[in-house]
Amino acid sequence: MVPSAAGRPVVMGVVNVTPDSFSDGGLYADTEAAIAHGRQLLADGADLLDIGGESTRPGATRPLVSEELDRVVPVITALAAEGALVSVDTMRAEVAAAALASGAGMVNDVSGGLADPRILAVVAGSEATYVAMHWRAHSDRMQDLAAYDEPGGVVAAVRRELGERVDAMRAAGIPDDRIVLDPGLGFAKRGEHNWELLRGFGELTSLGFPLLVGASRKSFLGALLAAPDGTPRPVSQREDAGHAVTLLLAQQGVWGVRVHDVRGTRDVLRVLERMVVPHD
Ligand code: PMM
Repeated sequence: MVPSAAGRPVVMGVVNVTPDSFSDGGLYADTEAAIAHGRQLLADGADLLDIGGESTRPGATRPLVSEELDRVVPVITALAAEGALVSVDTMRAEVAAAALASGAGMVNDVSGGLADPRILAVVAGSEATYVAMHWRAHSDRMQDLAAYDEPGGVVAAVRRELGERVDAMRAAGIPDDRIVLDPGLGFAKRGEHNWELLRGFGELTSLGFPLLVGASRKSFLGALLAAPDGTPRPVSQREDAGHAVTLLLAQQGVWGVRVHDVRGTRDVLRVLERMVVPHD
């Protein structure tokens, strides 16, 4: 069963155990720093932790499987042993299997099973929830594929391509009640595509699956908030815009948000709960 939080979206806190992520590159690259960061996010109110060992920033080169395993397995093992609900952010079947064996309860695959189709069987053979994100290619060439010329544009294309991934998940034996879908903001998307997807969020909910969205710190927010000379707002100063996205999606029934600033996210959701659900 997909986990849930009563009356509000699930807050997934990001733990990137990578030297090169765009959002927090290098800060938590060593095991102890990543574990400490995970603990802090839990204290801040994260419902689950998304632990990843591969940067997906545009142009990134892939780590070896062994490097990815070395990065994520000790962190997952430690945090799951402390009772945290852990998701592994990976596209690789071997890493998903090792993460599940180490206590993860969720696989967040930004490729939705396209990068390594064997991952679907790994998930099917477990009890894990599977997050399938919309994706077209690895980071070194994804922006070349950011073209959505069909009628209905990016919203129709993402809807159709996610539907195809659901067919593949079902064929592999993953039951519907363990599937979460994600439109993949910033992945084979240009700035305006991300805004179209957010505006068209209602059409994505009609897919009938819980939806996760990761807008936190992404470059389309940096562009929105750019200085008059066009310099993008630095990554560390995009949180408020991300919170605005969270609030607006929460009002449209988003299942979960994948964020870096867990405390701020919980704060804005608390305001929403208080205003929308009146207390005595
Ligand atoms: N974005 C990133 C990494 N993993 N997973 C999901 N499901 N959705 C996303 O939007 C997503 C993701 C890249 O962002 P990061 O560098 O901040 O982790």
